[in-house]
Amino acid sequence: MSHGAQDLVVRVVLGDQLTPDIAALRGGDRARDVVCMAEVAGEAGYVPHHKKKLAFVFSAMRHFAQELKADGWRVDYMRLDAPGNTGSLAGEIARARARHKAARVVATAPGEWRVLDEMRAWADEIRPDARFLCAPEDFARWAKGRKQLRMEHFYREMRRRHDVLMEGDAPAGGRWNFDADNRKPLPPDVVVPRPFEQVPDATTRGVLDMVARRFSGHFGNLEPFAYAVTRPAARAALAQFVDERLPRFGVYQDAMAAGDPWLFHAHIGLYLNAGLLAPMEAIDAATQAWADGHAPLAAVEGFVRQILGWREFVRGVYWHMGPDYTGANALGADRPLPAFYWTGDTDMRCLAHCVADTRAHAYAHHIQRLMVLGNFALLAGLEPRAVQDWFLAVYADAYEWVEAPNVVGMALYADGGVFASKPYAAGGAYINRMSDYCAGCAHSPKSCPFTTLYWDFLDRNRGALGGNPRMGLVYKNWDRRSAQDKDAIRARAAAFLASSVMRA
Ligand code: DLZ
Ligand code: SF4
Repeated sequence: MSHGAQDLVVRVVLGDQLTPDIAALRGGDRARDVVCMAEVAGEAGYVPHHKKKLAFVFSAMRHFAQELKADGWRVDYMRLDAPGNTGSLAGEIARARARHKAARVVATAPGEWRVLDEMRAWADEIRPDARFLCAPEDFARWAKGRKQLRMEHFYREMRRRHDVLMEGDAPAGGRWNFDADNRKPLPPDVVVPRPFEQVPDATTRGVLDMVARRFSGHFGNLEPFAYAVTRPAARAALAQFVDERLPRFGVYQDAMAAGDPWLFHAHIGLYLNAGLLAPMEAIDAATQAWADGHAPLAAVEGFVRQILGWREFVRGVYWHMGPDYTGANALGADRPLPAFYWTGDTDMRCLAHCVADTRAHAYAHHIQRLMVLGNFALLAGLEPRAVQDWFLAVYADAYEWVEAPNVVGMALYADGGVFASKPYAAGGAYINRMSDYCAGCAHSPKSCPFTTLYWDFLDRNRGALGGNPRMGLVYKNWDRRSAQDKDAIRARAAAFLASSVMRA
């Protein structure tokens, strides 16, 4: 086949690639080429995504297609319920290729090994995804020869490389990290601003109807739906965060409050990860707020670290570790996921609230995810694959590149410590300190399942963790307990793990 100037190119844009200068569109000829976007049952169902996540992705896709058309592109958009939809990306691309007699199919690298594998079979050219601030090759170069991958080192290099919050060679304010000023619990009298809300337009309403019909069995509340689904609205959400929440983002970034997952967080992860916002756009908005005297450096640095540091770091880890990473299970955890992760039906109030927030919004903030939902999974020895599938399904911002390292590496220590120097295990005292959950709970933090399981977790995993110098102190504390005490904890843990609470 000739590849002459007249040959039509099908340019594929996936549901999380909603950025006008996405690689696959670069150099395209609007008069000749066709942009192909497809809603497919395969992507909607590889895990049972939260209804709100489905609505967000499909509505954002439809709005993006309109944006491309307004920008002069010919867009071939396949709706999920269109007659003949084959249900897979491969099927839809094959049909589009035939329909348009395309000479070539060009795509942008996806956020998941599974899709990359499939894509290799249907795309003639796969271009690197240039929306991130650290390319996988750059990450590999950085990681090469390092025994352990430390976010803090990576982050400092990214600060220098992108000249963010730098004063010459030194970090702004003389410190790289202002965590000592952050991480306070929420005082009871603090008034939290309302989160950004966008009223659904006709396009979104159409999607909401479709999701209600087609995915009624999936987890989560579909309505009320108020997420941004366009780039201008996502930008407005970012601006509102910077205005109203950023100044106190740092201090309260680890706080938890019953019934309010939003607090002073940004809630822009879903927009960043779908392509509605660019990471540097968010970083610039935050650093400008500091330059303008609107937000303190500790808050701005904490926010920048999440985006320039953590987000880029976990993506680097995901591609660096290869497709087998998601199968890691260093602690041999094999318990099935208890049903309460879906129902919220448990007398452990922290978990009930975190599940309820997740069900309502397809969102919970990082400490709810890590220190309540993830921590419980770690302590109870839940099977990592099941925990990953849950996290991937229930959060509107979750794609495998970001979910897997956060769950496998960070929450579950299932990779044996590729980047976490020790498991993020904590008992009820931590949750009590950082939240108002415990006050109304049937348990008390001293004797609650988290605390019992915490000690039992250490005891059970001594073989894997006992030699870790960062665990020395906690094992010393465990060893100071009497044999009787230890046996009582083991018995309580065994009874809890065998109880109906843990039923899958
Ligand atoms: C998450 C998602 C969903 C629910 N649906 C679609 C879809 O119908 N079509 C599509 O192109 N992409 C969808 N996505 C996003 C993909 O799953 C995502 O591109 C891969 O997981 C790789 O990141
Ligand atoms: Fe959670 Fe324990 Fe507090 Fe109850 S007492 S809310 S189970 S940490």
